[in-house]
Amino acid sequence: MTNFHIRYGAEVAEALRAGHPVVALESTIVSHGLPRPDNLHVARQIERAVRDAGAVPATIGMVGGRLVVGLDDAELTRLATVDGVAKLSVRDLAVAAATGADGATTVAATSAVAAAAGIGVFATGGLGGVHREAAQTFDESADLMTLARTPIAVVCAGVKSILDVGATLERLETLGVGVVGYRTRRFPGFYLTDAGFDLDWSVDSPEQVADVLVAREQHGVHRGGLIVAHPLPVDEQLDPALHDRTLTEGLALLERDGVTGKAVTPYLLAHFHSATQGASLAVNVRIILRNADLAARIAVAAAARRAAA
Ligand code: PSU
Ligand code: MN
Repeated sequence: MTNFHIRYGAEVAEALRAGHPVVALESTIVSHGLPRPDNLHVARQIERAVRDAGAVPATIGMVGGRLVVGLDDAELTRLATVDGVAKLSVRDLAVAAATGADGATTVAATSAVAAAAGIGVFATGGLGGVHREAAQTFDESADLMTLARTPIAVVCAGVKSILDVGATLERLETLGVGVVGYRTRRFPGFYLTDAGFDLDWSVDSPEQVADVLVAREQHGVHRGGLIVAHPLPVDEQLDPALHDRTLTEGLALLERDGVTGKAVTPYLLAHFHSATQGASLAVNVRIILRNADLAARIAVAAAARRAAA
């Protein structure tokens, strides 16, 4: 195969051509972040949530070496169910294409591909960030560096609480990634409503986020990403005591099993899902469905701004 151009799902191609709202979705959450068999069902629910709010979902991934924006149901099923799906960051895309791999795109890779495709809004669960032992391991997700140079709005529930949240916020500042709370000035911790850090900015409507995107574009000055931090309501978060216990346990198991690098995040998420008997899974699903809904409303507002311009 020598045609490595991005392939667009028909509906996504048409929506982009017509200027209709489109929301990018990642596939790593499906293949590596959620347990089978729920993952496929949840992947479809995420797309449904985007549609229900008036936008077209564009789930991004790689199938047999072909990068696809807007996976169809058979492709989504393949990435959710076959073994050996690679976890692809930006640096892996070309190698995976040339070797004909099946791959799921992380926040980093999905953001980069979406921006290249002209999609401005992306929904996920929680970003990658600085790992707790980063001072020794240097383990910092490529999500951060990629967002620094990618003009996309990512709706997420902050960064995963398995990370060093304070260090991650410092790195986001250094890298020049915008961070706004959605109706909050506290940075969320994924499973937890509040990770314990203040934010400088808060926005209170999809239209206001759309205005941020318009302002960025019209200025032509800041070309990096914008994180829209969308916390779960307190009564929907994972019980904080259960969370802290599970995390302590998970970090000890990580060390015992010698897990490092890109395996760390999937390992800890899987530990949460099994150790909490599905409670963390239910929370994870609520997070992503809420984010998909908000991202779609932002994409709708942004499309209306463009049409009016
Ligand atoms: N958010 C979730 N579940 C996930 C991830 C994020 O709710 O599985 C994935 C994203 O794809 C993110 C990746 O980019 O975890 C981060 O991995 P790492 O720390 O290895 O960069
Ligand atoms: Mn890492």
